[in-house]
Amino acid sequence: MKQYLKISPAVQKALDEGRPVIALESTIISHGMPYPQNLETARLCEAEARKYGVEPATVAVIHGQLCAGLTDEELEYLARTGPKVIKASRRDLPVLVAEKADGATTVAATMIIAAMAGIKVFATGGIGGVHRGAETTMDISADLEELAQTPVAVVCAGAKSILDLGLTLEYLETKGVPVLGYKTKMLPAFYTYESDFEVDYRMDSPQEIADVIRAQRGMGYPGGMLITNPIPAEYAMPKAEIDAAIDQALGEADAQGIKGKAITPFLLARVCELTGGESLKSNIKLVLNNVALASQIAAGI
Ligand code: PSU
Ligand code: MN
Repeated sequence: MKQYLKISPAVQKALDEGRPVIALESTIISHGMPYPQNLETARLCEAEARKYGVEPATVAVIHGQLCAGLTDEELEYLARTGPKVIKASRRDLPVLVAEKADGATTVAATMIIAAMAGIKVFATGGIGGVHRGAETTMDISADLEELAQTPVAVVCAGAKSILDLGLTLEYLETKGVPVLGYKTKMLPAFYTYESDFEVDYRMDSPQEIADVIRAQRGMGYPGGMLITNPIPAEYAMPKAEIDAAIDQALGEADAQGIKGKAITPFLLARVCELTGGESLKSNIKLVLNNVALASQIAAGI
């Protein structure tokens, strides 16, 4: 497997020296945000990690190589090309490798490549989950299966209410994935820091989380972990406003017959338009907040 892996010199050096490294995903760049905010955010995320003395490894597939650590040109290429880049989850990686193609990695594919590179912590915005109506569509993100089997701790801002939060938590419980809340017992709902659901455990410091990761790894558990970090209150959106935008976007997706891997990018873009760009501002702030927490956790492992 490792022959397909390309670790950047900066990431390799940090790994060799035992310095902390965190992974960052690239579907958020190509499909999760519009240009140029996507490029600005990708760069800000890398800079944020470095503030903590942590080396960022943005992950993507470039010419069939599974890359951990990108050049600024590669970041810019993914950001400018946007949704024309293939959104790559677990099932896409063999095809992209064989065809020497490019792909922007989802949470699932980023976890796979991070694990191959020996990176234990990964920061993103939101994970995929069980979609609303999954009882008929069976739309359950491969991210959840990856959390069940790949040993990487993912820091996110909870799950967006484009998903069924309750079913997403049930699925994670069935799969044995620990779900931790940073300074909260309430599952954060991405744009808002509150929801009607609870996480398994409240953690009050990055070190406490790092200790749980170390214990999980020490026990030889195969799976990962989900760390939910609430959006700072000053950047959160009013619940009624975001719920209305999400409901409208879901209705439009249904009417237009959008499904499969296209649904999450469609909903994110529509919610951004419907909120006049407010959701994008919140999204950027929460991602940076997650990078800061992931960096402190990585430094404590
Ligand atoms: N949620 C977001 N922004 C994103 C995604 C999810 O708020 O960019 C992306 C992530 O890359 C995630 C993927 O892994 O969507 C999930 O897609 P799907 O539901 O098709 O598995
Ligand atoms: Mn899906």
